[in-house]
Amino acid sequence: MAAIFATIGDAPPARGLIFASPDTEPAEEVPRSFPYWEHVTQRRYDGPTTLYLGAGYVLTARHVGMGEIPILGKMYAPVPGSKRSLLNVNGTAADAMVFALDRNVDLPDLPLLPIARSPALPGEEVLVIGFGRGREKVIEYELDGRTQFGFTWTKKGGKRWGTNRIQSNSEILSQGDYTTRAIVFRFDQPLSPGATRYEAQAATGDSGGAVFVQREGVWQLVGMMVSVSGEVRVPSASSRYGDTTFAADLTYYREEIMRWTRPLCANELDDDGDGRIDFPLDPGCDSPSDRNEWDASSEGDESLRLALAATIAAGSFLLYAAWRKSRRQRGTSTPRSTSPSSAD
Ligand SMILES: [Ca+2]
Ligand SMILES: [Ca+2]
Ligand SMILES: [Ca+2]
Repeated sequence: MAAIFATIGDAPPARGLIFASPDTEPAEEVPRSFPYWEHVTQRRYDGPTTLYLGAGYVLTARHVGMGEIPILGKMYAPVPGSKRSLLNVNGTAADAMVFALDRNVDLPDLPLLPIARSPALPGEEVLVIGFGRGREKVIEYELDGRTQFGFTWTKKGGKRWGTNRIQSNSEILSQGDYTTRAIVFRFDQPLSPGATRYEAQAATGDSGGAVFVQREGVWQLVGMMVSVSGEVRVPSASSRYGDTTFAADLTYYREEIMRWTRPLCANELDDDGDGRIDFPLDPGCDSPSDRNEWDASSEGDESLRLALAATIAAGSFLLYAAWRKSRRQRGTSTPRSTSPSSAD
């Protein structure tokens, strides 16, 4: 079916997220009283969105991948091989991953990003932030004999925030190799019953972008944008009312995120078995970024820790020796093409 294109208006300069009109775009660059604006960043060279979790870790979509990340005006390099996909209970990979930043430089002075424990509820309002394309112009076309409106995307993206309201919190998004538990929100026409004040829809580049909720005054990360969906017959690189944004439900992957990215004094576990968990309850924790619950001033604990470290080092050495031996035995017949198991 042929669509007829018609330009009926021009938009202001390119910035992120799709809004229906200038009237529904936020005037403020940063949401008011919002403490985590700097945590939302992007891959270097105008890449998609990445989320700095604090303590040297980054969360993004699996299809975005790892790379250098600017935070507070400084560039941070990733640690090669530190990528971990977040998994579903059946072991399949979600379109979500974390990776570590190089600790040879001082880490950004930003707090840990709180991750919500309970899923976003249908009807709950969300704050979304991403580096995706913005609205370029309004277009009009025929579909099924009716005139439709749409919004084409700018060529480049930029950081922007908007709002929406959760439609569903129990979607399973299957795309290629990834299966992702997702929350969904829909792009509604301004002033329609479901629309929020700064109603926004994701576009290319918003992948990895943040979905926040504010509960009892506390901002928490609840989702990460991974995909958009809509009518397939509309012009490419455009959005229209009724399109939806899918975000990974981070409450579902929360435990795994905590395990891989939180310092031991903020991982919500009793790592030293003293019955006390994390800063400030565990006396061995100096701060949330303290990387062990053991009290370094306690001589007994310290010597035990050193003994453990020595055991681990010795174990590594034995493994290394065994590996060298097996290599020697295999001689030169082992194909050189054997590659590491990592899929990076
Ligand atoms: Ca909506
Ligand atoms: Ca802990
Ligand atoms: Ca403890």
